Amino acid sequence: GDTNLPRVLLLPSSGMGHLVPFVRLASALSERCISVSLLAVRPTISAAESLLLSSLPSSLLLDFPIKPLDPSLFPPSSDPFFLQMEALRRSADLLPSFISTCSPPVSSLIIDISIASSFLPVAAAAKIPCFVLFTSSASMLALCSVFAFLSTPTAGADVNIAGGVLKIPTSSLPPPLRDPNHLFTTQFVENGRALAQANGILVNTFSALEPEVLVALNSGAVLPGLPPVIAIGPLPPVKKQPSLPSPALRWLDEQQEKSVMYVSFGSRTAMSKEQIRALGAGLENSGCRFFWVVKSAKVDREEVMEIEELLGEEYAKRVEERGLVVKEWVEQEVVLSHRAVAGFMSHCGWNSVTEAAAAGVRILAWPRMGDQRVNAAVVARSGLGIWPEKWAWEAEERVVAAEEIAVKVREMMRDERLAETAAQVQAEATAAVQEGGSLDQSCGYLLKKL
Ligand code: BUP
Repeated sequence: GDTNLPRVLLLPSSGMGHLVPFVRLASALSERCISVSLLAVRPTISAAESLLLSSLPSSLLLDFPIKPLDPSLFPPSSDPFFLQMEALRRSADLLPSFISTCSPPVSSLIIDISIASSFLPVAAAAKIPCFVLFTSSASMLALCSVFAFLSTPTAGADVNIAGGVLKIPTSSLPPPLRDPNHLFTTQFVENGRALAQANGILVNTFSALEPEVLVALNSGAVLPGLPPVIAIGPLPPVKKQPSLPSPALRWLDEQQEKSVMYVSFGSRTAMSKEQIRALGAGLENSGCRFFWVVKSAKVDREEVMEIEELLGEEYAKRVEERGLVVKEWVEQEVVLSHRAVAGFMSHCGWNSVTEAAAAGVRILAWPRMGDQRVNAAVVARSGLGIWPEKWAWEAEERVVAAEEIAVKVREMMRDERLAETAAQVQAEATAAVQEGGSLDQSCGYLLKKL
């Protein structure tokens, strides 16, 4: 090939929330004549990641070796996705020899935020430009940039960013941040400190979702000395061969236009059996149509409970006319852009938020852990959805009652003004990914820098 064209290695970390935006970025860059390889760490934690990797052309993938982690160093209850990230973080010293075997030679790297602090110094020593893909919102990026520099970097007080452009109350901070020794906290703080070493930070967002925060990040108001923050969202889904519609999609085909609420809490947020039951009753009592992906285990390979066991033998039959409950993976971007779908009860994982924005589907936010309350605040502020702030975190073990859920579901599904503001967000999302839009401009900028 043309040796003047950049050859970029992309290095995601574990979990679908990280792999999905990397796969989309790989596709967006290849469409713009940037040659990319996606590094894969196998075996993956979830079956969903393994399936996604195997659907990609093998010419796109390179296996990156990692050193096994001694599990006895971590509490037995540790999140397997975080342990995999930590193993990858501790394998950064394998990068230089890996790169030296690559042909054509590597011109630059794009790495996941969760491994930034260990890989940025290695890339710098090897004199290879290195960009970070931040896989959550720009608001979360703002928090990550300042958190490490707070006088007490624990979640003990509200965080006020850029003179009040963004205020994050203690109750919205990721709960592990209360514990300075938590693996999440040490990674978060180290990655935040390391950001200044990146050549640029890519974020899967667009101006209409978080206008003030994006401006503040790039003006130095969040933190002086941050590298350029480049909005590349909403990254479009990778085009797939049309396949036969699954039974779930066939059910959707039978529903009226904009009548259904899709319910999903992402790939790694499990709910207690009690909360699943209350949610089931809430959906049933709401009188609204719904399509619900139930999840009772963090890692999909460990999902053993049957729907009947979770919701009772009669549930599926009782709601048959109005609701469909499934356990298996669905193609969420296809569901969200289905003509029958109007609303989304979502945990506000950032990919889900950007997919809803692109589809003009309004959100009823129910954040459960991690960055999700910060993202839910973006949803509410942008007009894409509503967020009942009192609804419980996963760690609170408080069960939100069926009646409360039913009321909010009805409110969201009947809210015509919300439908309009969500449609406006969609129009801006569409403009961002059109020819000459912000995604194109950001890729043009990257083509020069990579
Ligand atoms: Br579940 C599920 N189908 O059935 P988020 C998820 N997805 O396509 P998370 C499906 O996985 P983090 C399903 O469209 C999105 O692209 C979904 O990412 C897709 O949340 C992705 O929304 C999930 O960011 O990741 O999984 O909680 O913890 O990193 O936020």
